[in-house]
Order: sequence, then structure tokens, then C-alpha cells
Amino acid sequence: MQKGGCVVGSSGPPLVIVAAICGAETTREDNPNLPLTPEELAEAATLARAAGAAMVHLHVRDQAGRPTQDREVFRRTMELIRAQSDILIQVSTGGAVGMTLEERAQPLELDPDMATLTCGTVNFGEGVFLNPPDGIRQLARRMLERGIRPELEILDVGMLAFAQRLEKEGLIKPPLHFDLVLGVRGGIPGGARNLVHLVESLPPGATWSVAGIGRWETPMGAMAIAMGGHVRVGLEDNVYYHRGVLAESNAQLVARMARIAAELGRPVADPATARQILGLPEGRPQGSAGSTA
Ligand code: KMH
Ligand code: ZN
Repeated sequence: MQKGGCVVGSSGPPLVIVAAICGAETTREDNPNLPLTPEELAEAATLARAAGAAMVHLHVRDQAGRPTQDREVFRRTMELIRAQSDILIQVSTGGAVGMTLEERAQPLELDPDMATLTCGTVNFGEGVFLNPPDGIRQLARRMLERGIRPELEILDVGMLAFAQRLEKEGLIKPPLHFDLVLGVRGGIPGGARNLVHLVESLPPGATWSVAGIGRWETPMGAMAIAMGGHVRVGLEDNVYYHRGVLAESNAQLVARMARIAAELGRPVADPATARQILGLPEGRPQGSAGSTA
């Protein structure tokens, strides 16, 4: 994949759309269409797949709708998703602000297709999303041991340098895959100049996607499509379809990206194609969600 190559007007490389369907912070008060239970999350993932998503970025909630990293809730949700859909599953190891690293690491035991690895600490609204160097190393080591490919979450510029240090230490293996998150209150703001700076700072051979937060979701996604990157959209990142108009579903946000991609000459990748693009190991058996080993 080209780092910054413009593909507008040509038939470009397939586009991987990731659906961030729930998150840890979004509430039903923010958007009543937010899926929360394992059944609702599985249905949302299936509909997102039908709309063009190749991978789901997964958080789960407890019975009261609060964020949890409980392994058994993840297991149930992953089993339901895999029973209904071939969508790839990327589990969150970020969890919610305030969780310990041990809590956050639980879904790694379930053999997900991919997992997030945030590469530094950042203010997160009024909270602090704590990712000290040795904590990041611990998560990276567990992923390496289990053969889980990390998606490197970059919420500010300095995190890129730490990712490259992890690579030098042998804790992550090239080609690296990055998710450039712009617009978190405390991280790098959204905008064309910031996105171009991040993309031009990536190591050679890297693949990348963009997650624009709030009003940045659509413009950053459209830019990423034009620049040859990939996109993440969903209610975790943005609850609106238009200013003041709530999104009806995650699938609606995915479908918009698929339409923009079609106009810009990027076919949407199915999960098998996304596997190749992202360098993921061969598929896990359908209907399974790992062992407890
Ligand atoms: N909920 C955020 C504090 C991830 O999923 O890896 C962290 C997050 C990142 O959502
Ligand atoms: Zn997340």
C-alpha cells in the first residue's frame, strides 16, 4: 500500500472499513441506537458487514451497560458474531479510562483476528488514558506470544516514535498497521494538515487507517480514502450522521464510507481481502472464540 499515493480517478486498492460499533464511552443517552448486549453487538456487526465493513472493532458492556473487559462477555459476543458473520474481529485492549492493564488484556485470550495497542498516554476528554511504556510492552509481548497482530493506535504524534521503538525492541513485527485517531479532546486535532503529517511520518511499508472523532469522522475518512489509506467509522467515534442528526445505526455510517469509496474508485474489501492487506494469519474456525488456555 502506498503511504501517501493519491488514487482519485483510478481504480485504487481495496478499502478496509472497520466498524467501531459501541466503544466504552458512548451511551444510550448520546444515541439510543447504540448496541450494548452481546446479541445487539452481533446484530450490529452483521449489519455493518452487509454495509461494507470487513472488520469490527469490539468493546463490550456489562448487564448495566457499563464498559467491561470481562473475558466471558467478550467470548459470548465473539461467538455470536462468528455464528452470524465472517466479519473479522479486532478486540479493544484500550477498554475504558481507569481500567487496569490486566483487565484490559482479557480478550487477548480469545484468539481474536486482531487487537488494538495504544502507543502512549493521552488526555481523553476530562480523563487520562494511561498507557505507560512498560504497560504497552506487556500488551505487545502477549500479542506476540499469541500470534495476534496489533493495530497500533496513534492518538498523538509522539506515539509514532514509541511504536518505532517497540519495533526496534522486537515486540512488534513489520509491516506495521496503524490507526490514526484524530479529534480526541487531548490528542491530535482533526484536519488535513495533521493527517498528512501523520501519514508522512509512518515507517516504510506501513498500512494505515483513520478514525476521525465526532465531526471529523467523515472528512478524515474521505481524505484517507483519497490518500490510499483505510477507514474506521461507527458510534464509538461519532454518534451523528449530520450535524444535529443522530445516526440510525453503525451500518448507516459504514454505508456512507462505502459510497464515497465507490465514487473515488476504491472497491470495498471483504474479510478475506482485508486479511491479506493487513497481513493477518489464516482464519479462525467459524463459531469459536478461543480457548481459556
Ligand atoms: N475507550 C478509550 C479510552 C481502544 O479501543 O483500543 C480507549 C479505546 C482504544 O477505545
Ligand atoms: Zn475502542
